[in-house]
Amino acid sequence: MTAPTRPATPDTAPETEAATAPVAAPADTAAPTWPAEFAERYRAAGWWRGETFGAVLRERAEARPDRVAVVDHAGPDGARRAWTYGELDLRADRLAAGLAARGIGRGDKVVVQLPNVAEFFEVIFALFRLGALPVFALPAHRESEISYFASFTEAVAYVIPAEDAGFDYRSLATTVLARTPSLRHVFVVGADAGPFEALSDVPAEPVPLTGPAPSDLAFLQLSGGSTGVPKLIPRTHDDYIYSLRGSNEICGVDETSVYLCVLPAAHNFPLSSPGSLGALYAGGRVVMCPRPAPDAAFPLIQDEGVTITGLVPPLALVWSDAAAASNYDLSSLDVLLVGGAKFGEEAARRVKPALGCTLQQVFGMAEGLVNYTRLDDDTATIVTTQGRPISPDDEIRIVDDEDRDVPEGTTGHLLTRGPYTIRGYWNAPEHNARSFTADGFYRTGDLVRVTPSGHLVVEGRAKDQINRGGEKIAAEEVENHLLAHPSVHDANVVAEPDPYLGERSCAYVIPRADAPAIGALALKRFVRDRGLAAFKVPDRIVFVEAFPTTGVGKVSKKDLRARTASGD
Ligand code: AMP
Ligand code: DBH
Repeated sequence: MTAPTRPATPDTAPETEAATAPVAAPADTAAPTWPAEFAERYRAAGWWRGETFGAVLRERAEARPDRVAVVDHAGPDGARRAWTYGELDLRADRLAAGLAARGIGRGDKVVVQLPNVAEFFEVIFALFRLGALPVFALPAHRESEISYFASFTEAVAYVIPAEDAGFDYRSLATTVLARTPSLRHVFVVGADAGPFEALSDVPAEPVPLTGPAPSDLAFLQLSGGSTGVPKLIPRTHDDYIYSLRGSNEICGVDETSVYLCVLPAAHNFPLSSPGSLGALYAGGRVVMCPRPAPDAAFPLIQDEGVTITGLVPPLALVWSDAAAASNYDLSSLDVLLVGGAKFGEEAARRVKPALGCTLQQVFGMAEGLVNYTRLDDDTATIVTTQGRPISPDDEIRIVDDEDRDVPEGTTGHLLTRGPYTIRGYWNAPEHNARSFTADGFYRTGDLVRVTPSGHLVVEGRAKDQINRGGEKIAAEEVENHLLAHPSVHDANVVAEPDPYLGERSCAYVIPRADAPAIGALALKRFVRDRGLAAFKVPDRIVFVEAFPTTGVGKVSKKDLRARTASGD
């Protein structure tokens, strides 16, 4: 990476600027929202209560300033840090003031790519208070994804760790900065900021700020997607906070709860189902787990008295196995949420005997709708269904290919609409015309049936996506990267069964006859070197002469999937 570094932050911002509120950016017109009659209904029903994240944190801090809000082990030499609500509140105010002094304000987008450290909350609550929007990236994302998020949202700042899991995010930021004209600041969490500004140098004396309105956007969340580029999901304070309140009630989260954040903190599942933000909303405690392996998580469960956490299915299996051989006391754990991908019945049955806690299956999406099995559901329901919606106002339709309702109990496409499900992706009118019905239902792409008790069972997927143990891969995005290689004539990426991940990705590639041959390993390296998150690099590449086609001559992904299943 040879990109020149331009100074990321004017380091001469005069102190006096801190007192001046930043100039408001134009209001976000790029996000479709709920029609007035729906918004009124959701307010009247008490789902939307006019709260904002900034104000919620202030209320918790005023009520119980000395209660611990966030714990991590990211202090010097891995020292434990415990921030109280009072401290988190003050840190958010001080960081907001420092960011405002650097010209960051309402409507500005900030790409946040942090591992599971306490600063994650300092940053997002500071942005919430400013009315600036975090764009939630995952630690696994690389140049390809981050440059896209930053340029598509015209982000003004990018927040990274110095290093994490052996990867240097400062060099990634150097590349992204060179490619993204809108980006003016890179803030680094950690000891050595390199050419950029340390986040710890930003905070300033708090300044009065006019916070966002509850109906304003709070952040842009990411979709796993099924198209060439990831889509961004606009969530408001009102709608997201409702999903937290509803989740807390269903999962029994209150001020005594201790939530262990195991999956990447910015992902919608650990963020909101009920997740770290649910725990903070309830006045409970969040413990940040730096790695999902049992050797990192089990000591934290024991020492911090963790009561609830959430895992993807492959991890739930690893934890169930590890618990049998472990000497750690996991008895504080009441609830384990498992979701992100289908959790098989046999695996689900193992959870309670192995970990001694109640399993809650969760079938959710960053676009909105979240379903949970209930704590008092019978065992058969808990192990064979993916739960039922949070809200009585979540509308569910199961339809055939022509959008006609299927008979009750039959599998079909899941469409949904409700008080915390978006009405459109951010700045994507063409996608929206396809992904939403004319009357505002989101086409989830999931194939689902509903049991007589109203629980949903996920039977499959119609969208062109691979669900690699909960990590979603849009086939088209990877196909585009494969097609960029001069020796590739055509490429199709499909899911193939994997005993551990559920699915992994397999790329079928037709080589170009007139180009030098390329091997599978070299092609994988090519894709990785294009700056794609490692989990999207095809697990297997098969070279073929032609693709199977459907009756009208389209490539039949169904037949390709069948080929992988037969081991071809
Ligand atoms: P995203 O839209 O990227 O947030 O991903 C959400 C998608 O993950 C859903 O539409 C499902 O395809 C999948 N998913 C999430 N939870 C489950 C689950 N418990 N069982 C099956 N699929 C799931
Ligand atoms: O996979 C998901 O996106 C997901 C899974 C469980 C999610 O967004 C959620 C719960 O909120």
